[in-house]
Amino acid sequence: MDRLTLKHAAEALLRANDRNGCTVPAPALYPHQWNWDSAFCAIGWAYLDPRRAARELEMLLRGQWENGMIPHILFNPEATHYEPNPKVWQIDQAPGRPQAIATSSITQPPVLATAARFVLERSGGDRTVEEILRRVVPAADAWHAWFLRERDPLQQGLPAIVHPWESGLDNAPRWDAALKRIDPGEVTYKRKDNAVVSSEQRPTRFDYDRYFFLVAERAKLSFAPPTPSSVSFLVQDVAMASILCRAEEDLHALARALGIEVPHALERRAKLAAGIASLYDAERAYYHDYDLVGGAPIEVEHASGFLPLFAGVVPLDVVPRLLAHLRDPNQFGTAWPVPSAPVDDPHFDPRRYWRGPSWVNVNWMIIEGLRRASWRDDAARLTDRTIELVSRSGFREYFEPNTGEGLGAENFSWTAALVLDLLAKS
Ligand code: 9WN
Repeated sequence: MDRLTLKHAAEALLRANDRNGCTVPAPALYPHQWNWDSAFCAIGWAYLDPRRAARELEMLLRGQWENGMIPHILFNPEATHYEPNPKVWQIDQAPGRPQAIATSSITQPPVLATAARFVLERSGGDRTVEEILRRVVPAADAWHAWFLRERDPLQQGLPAIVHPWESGLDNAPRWDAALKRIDPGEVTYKRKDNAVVSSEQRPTRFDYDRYFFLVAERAKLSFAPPTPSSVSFLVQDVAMASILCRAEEDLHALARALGIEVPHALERRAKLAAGIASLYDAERAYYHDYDLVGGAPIEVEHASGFLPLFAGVVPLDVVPRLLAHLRDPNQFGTAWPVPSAPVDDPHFDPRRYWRGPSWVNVNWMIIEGLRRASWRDDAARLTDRTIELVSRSGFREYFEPNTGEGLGAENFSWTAALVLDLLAKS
């Protein structure tokens, strides 16, 4: 597919996946509104229709809890082909849940403010866009504050996740050891994903047993803020911290452009930057997550370890050391980068979800990070490779990093949305 055809196909895909103002990630597999998917989609919509882009973001606010959390899924009551369904989350008794819409009880990486800033900057001063984004600012501010108030039990500037689904990089090998500690007992649940995508490309039963166990645990604990001794899984996730850190900067800039005060965004950003710095392992030249329940760093590499670049917090002398991992063919330098897990990891599985395949959203964040660190050639190379990958294999959910074969869901929205941005910048 040439670039113009690719652009038109990406635009058509976004329009086809539009459901009354929110873009479903992939109609056959994910029929609801997902949090970070919507933010990535808004970045694509900004090229077609900035008002529609702003609306996508505003739709996320419908799901906000009183404590500020914006959940990872906002359910569409008409769609029944996804599990876990709303009932499994048991939020009917949750204090401060939204009344008008069913949601999950966990969150996802906060790309909202970053996308909102992006949309504003491409809206050419459109008043309607500004009005909508004015409503997004306080909501994003409250969500960001929640991360450091309720999810940072040791007050280290490092938001912790209570479920692998919160990371958005669900079955990454870096969660394996923490999940192994959990004995889920007899959990009964349904899966519908394997009817759409071959099970060799999806998380295993080991993972799903624990995913459902952890969903039930949230309800059992009345959705209370987690501590290392109260929950089974609690991990300081370097990608979550990096995306939030970047989002604080974008929230500050967005609010300033709209003439609104967000007095704590930069203060929170500084705390997060210090937290991320503490996760740097100088010996291995890598950023690692930290397991709060196990009380130890997680020394497993993953593409998520490059996301401090996206936050702009990697010291100048560390950037080339990270790039060495990125370029090394035995690690992340595959033919169709960036593999989610490095080739030399014994758990590397080039066809299974977040355990090896390349994903366009991760590439996009790494490209942004390389650009801001002024590694323009590497950014340009990765941009070209990503565009080429999608033009050969289509708008798939993820891609085999050696052969470029498309895997997972078809008609995947964020692949299309972010390709529009990559095309515009290439
Ligand atoms: C669980 C929608 C979501 C993405 C996640 C991706 C996948 C869900 C699933 O799909 O997760 O949230 O059922 O596997 O891992 O990043 O937001 O596209």
